[in-house]
Amino acid sequence: MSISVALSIAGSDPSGGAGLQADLKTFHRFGVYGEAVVTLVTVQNTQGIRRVEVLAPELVTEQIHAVIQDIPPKAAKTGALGNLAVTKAIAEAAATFGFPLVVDPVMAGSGGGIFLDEQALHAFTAKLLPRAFLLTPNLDEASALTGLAVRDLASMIEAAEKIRDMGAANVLVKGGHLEGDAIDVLVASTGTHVQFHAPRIETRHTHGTGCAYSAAITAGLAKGQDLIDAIRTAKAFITAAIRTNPGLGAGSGPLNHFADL
Ligand code: PXL
Repeated sequence: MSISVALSIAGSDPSGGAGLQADLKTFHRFGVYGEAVVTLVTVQNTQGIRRVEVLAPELVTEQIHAVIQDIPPKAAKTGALGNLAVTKAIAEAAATFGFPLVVDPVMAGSGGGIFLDEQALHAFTAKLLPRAFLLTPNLDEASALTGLAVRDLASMIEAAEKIRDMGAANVLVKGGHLEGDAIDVLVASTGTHVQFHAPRIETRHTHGTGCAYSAAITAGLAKGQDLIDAIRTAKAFITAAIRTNPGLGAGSGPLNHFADL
């Protein structure tokens, strides 16, 4: 039996809705074998983040090298990185990757908690962003990366183009926090612009949406889908996963990772 392999380099969410737990569940749903390198451990539930402990950078580097030399993935993604040292360590490892890397520039947890401080953001922009086959910022992250006020379609496109000039091959700015439909904009390496539309779903249960979305795109790439098809499939999955969320937890609960593809 031949199986596609994808790697997540991300933080742990013990409540299972975000971080590497969400990534592995999403890879699995797409029929992709998942590997997971831990960058940081959070103490959290659906009501909020109580503590974040970042691992030693060598521990992250050693995990990456151990798994990629033995079970090489066809695609990888990064999530929460934690601090400057880990960001640099991952950027150095990424320089050796012979497979596409999806970089989700996670800066803060949905329930609070800082995953990338000022210093780390600088190294992220200079060293990891240029290694990204795809960067997937939300509106706040696109603003932080570009210094632009990203709040409508026009500024999303402007930010995506600017982030591409900063070195990411393809940029998907996610408009999930806009009013009205959830519209995402891809500015591709070819210069093409593509919009992805989905209806807004009113629910508080959106914990880990960005994680599952970038993991679903990574799974598609691992299976050999082209980028636009991988995003289209991932967007449909994430929309169904929000719509059919299981309503778990007293706070912002997880999606339905079993949702239809
Ligand atoms: O959704 C961003 C995210 C990423 N990684 C971890 C998280 C969260 C949000 O809570 O906990 C570990």
